[in-house]
This record gives sequence, C-alpha cells and structure tokens, in this order.
Amino acid sequence: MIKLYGTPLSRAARCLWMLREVGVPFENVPTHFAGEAQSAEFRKINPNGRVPALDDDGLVLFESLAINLHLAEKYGKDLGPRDQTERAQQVQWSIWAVTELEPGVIDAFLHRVMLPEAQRNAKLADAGEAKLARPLAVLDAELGRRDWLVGGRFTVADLNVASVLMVAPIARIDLTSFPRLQRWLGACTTRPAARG
Ligand SMILES: N[C@@H](CCC(=O)N[C@@H](CS)C(=O)NCC(=O)O)C(=O)O
Repeated sequence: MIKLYGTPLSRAARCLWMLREVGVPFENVPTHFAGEAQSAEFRKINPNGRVPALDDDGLVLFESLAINLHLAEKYGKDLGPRDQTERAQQVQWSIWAVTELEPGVIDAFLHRVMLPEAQRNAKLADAGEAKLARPLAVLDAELGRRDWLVGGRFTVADLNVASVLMVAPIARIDLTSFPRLQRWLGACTTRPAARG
C-alpha cells in the first residue's frame, strides 16, 4: 500500500496531484508540517522533520519532486520517461524547479500571504519576485518552442515545474510578461488531477 504523509496545504500537494494522475490506490496520512512532522515518531520516516514523505511498499522517500519522479516512472506510464533522454530531461527540469524557481516563489508567498502580517517583509517578497525574472524568461522561451517540456506530451517534468509555480498567482507574482508560460501553467493546473 502507498502512504503519502503530509496535509494537502503543504508541498505534499505536489505528490497528491501526481498520485491522482497515476491513479493508484493510496492513503494520505495528514501529518501537519508544524509540530507533527518534527515528532520523534515521524522523524523515523523523514529524518528532516518535513513533509511530504512517501512509503511505497517499504521504499521510503523524502523530497516532493523526487517522490514524483519515482511515482511517474513506476506507475505513470506516459507521465514518466520513455527512454534515457526523457529521464535526463525530466530530472533536469525537476532540479531546475527547486533550485531556480522555488526560492523566489517561496519568498514572495511567505512574505505576501503565508506569514502573519507582523512578520511579513515586503522587500524580501519583492526581491524574491525579482529573482524569478531570469528563470521565468527561460521557461517562457522554452514553451514558445514546444507545448510541453519533454517528449511532446504532459509528463512529470510539467507537473513538477507547474506544482512549484502554481502558488505564483496567489503570491501575486506578475506573470503577464510570460504569455506562453501562462497558457502552459493554465493547461497544467486545470487538469482534473491538479484540482484535487
Ligand atoms: N525540499 C522539500 C521541502 C519540504 C518542506 O519544507 N516542507 C514543509 C511544508 S511545505 C515542512 O515540512 N516544513 C516543516 C519544517 O520546515 O519544519 C520538499 O520539496 O519535499
């Protein structure tokens, strides 16, 4: 049985989206990131004290996008790679999403939406958004050349990148200069499995 630890209002949402895409039965254990995830019991599952974590029949994994790469390859059929070229490209876009995109998105999200008003810092939020100019331009240009990031179809590469970017509108990150990216993000996030 597959168990996915983490509440839907956390990075576990990325893996819940993937689990719904692949259509395998799973249990969602709603471990909360504040408190429960740091318990000694949960640290036996993820020593980092963070969610999500996956238990796939004894294979225990942390890191949301690594979990998705595993699920896509094992259960996802066309969502996963058809060959080594696609595998490499899917890994490339997934690592790019967490290194190039996520820090700026999270700074804007934390300091505009998530933190209590008194702890928000508008300068950090704006700096986070400014940091995104280069990677967002890269993604927009890529999506001018193709509809999907890898293999001419929706795959884990699109899901992983879109799942990092999907909070951008909530974080009031301006995407209007990136029309091809906006079209693609809409196509990803309106998939039935993305909506929960
Ligand atoms: N890189 C990790 C980040 C996981 C992460 O930071 N999760 C947050 C919830 S969205 C968490 O558990 N925070 C608790 C903490 O940092 O103590 C991933 O993508 O899975």
